[in-house]
Amino acid sequence: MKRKKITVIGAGNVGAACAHWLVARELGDVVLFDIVDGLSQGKALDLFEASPIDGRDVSIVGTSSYAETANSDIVIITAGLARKPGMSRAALLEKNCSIISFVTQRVVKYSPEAFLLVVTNPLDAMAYVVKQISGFPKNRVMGMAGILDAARMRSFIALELKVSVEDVTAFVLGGHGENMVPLARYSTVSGIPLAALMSPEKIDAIIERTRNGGAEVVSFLKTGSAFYAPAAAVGQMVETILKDKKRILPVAALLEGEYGISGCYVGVPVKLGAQGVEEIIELDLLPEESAALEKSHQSVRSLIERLKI
Ligand code: TXD
Repeated sequence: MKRKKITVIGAGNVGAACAHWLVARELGDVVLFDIVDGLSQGKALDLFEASPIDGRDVSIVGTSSYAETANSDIVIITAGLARKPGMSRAALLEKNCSIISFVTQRVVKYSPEAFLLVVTNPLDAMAYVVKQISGFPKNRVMGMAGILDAARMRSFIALELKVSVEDVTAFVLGGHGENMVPLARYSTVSGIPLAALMSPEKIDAIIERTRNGGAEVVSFLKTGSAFYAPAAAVGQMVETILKDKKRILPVAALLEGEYGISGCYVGVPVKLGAQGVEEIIELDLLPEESAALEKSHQSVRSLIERLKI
């Protein structure tokens, strides 16, 4: 069987951690691309040299040439600037838009059939840019954020209750920003609703910490933002698509009427499989949850409008 080809654009913190995750699970041959001369080549070589120890038979190459990314099955886009302390994701908008626009044009020229998985911030607006520039169908262009945000929420719930992270589910809707919508009502521990296990005050504190999860890591690191958990979240999406697992995961997807939203990327529950975004699941939301989603949607939309794309 021919191995799948996965390209990671951007060999920085998230890109390199993604490559590591993908190679460690032998999901396919990995091409790591960066414009900084030597960066992707050095990291790819280092990763390849770990493979005899791990016993992983996949190739990993670093490059600054788009030709080497040709015919990828999946392209993960992490290129661009990351946040520094005190910065919002929105502050990255214009600069990252120009990087992402350029990258997308080059990527689609060489991999016209690929799934495009966007990671660069501000996430939902950048996914919209990639969709517009690529002209790809909406099932093949998606953004990663909800799995990460939900994983943060799951971690905090597990910490608080002193239970296994494995048993905790959580759902976060909306844009990947300060107005994201962690849905406590859809969070459970082995099927037991969160509200049966924790006081409303504790739940509120966890929701707040989830919203600030990215900033909390940035405030420690000072020179960049999170990358281990983001890479694991990207890896889970890649694995779900390549293995046609049809998992229901929070993914930034183009909405066309679902949740009363049209022409905007927002995080929603998605059935992810071999066709990419195969279905958008519409949950019944309470009025306050709908209002929170609408607020989050409006903040994404205002970023997109700023871009005039
Ligand atoms: O949940 C999420 N979606 C996110 C998003 C979670 C974590 C990080 N998130 C965002 O991903 C973050 O705000 C940034 O916008 C991206 C990448 O974050 P990372 O931490 O990996 O940033 P780095 O370490 O600065 O790496 C970025 C790399 C760096 O090596 C640059 O040389 C490269 O991008 N870069 C480019 N590569 C290819 N082509 C072009 N034009 C280019 N410009 C910069």
